[in-house]
Amino acid sequence: MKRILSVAFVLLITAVVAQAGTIHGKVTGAKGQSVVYIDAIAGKTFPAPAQHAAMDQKGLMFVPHILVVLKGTTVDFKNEDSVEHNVFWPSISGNKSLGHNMGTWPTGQQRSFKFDTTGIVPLLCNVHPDMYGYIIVSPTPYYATTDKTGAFTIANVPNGAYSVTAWNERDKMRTHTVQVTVNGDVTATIPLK
Ligand SMILES: [Cu+2]
Repeated sequence: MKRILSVAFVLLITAVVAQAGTIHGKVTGAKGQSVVYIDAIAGKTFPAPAQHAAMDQKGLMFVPHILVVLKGTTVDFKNEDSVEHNVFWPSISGNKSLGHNMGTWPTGQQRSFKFDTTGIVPLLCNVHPDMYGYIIVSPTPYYATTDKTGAFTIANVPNGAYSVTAWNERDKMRTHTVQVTVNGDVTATIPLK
């Protein structure tokens, strides 16, 4: 009996350690799609993904308009239009020393950039002043984009206490952070003003 109990106890501990949850949340006070991500977690690093992400320039627009990637991801910028496009960003999260101009290239060609700095990257094209888009470089792989109502889901988050940040393009460089304790499935509301 004692042995059965101790085995049961070990199984219980294993289940608790391995437990993860889903954050079901809502970003309020913002219109349209927002981005939500768990901030850097002390003592945890995440390897840069081998797979590249894609940001196209098509129909005189950045497609997708908003792209979220994990820190360390290489993004391929492809020109799908018959005209030349440029890609540059004046800053990352407002830090102008992180601004970069990738140059200008013609249809069918692509250039790549590895985003090693987390933050908000506002994309512009100096050939077409109306073109703009965003890359959000997340410090963790726990991120999501909301639907139009602000609802989001971040699954498979290990139990723990986290800072969760939301961003909406209407606020440009501004973000809002709340504390969320994941213990199985939880709900969270992030108010953007
Ligand atoms: Cu352009």
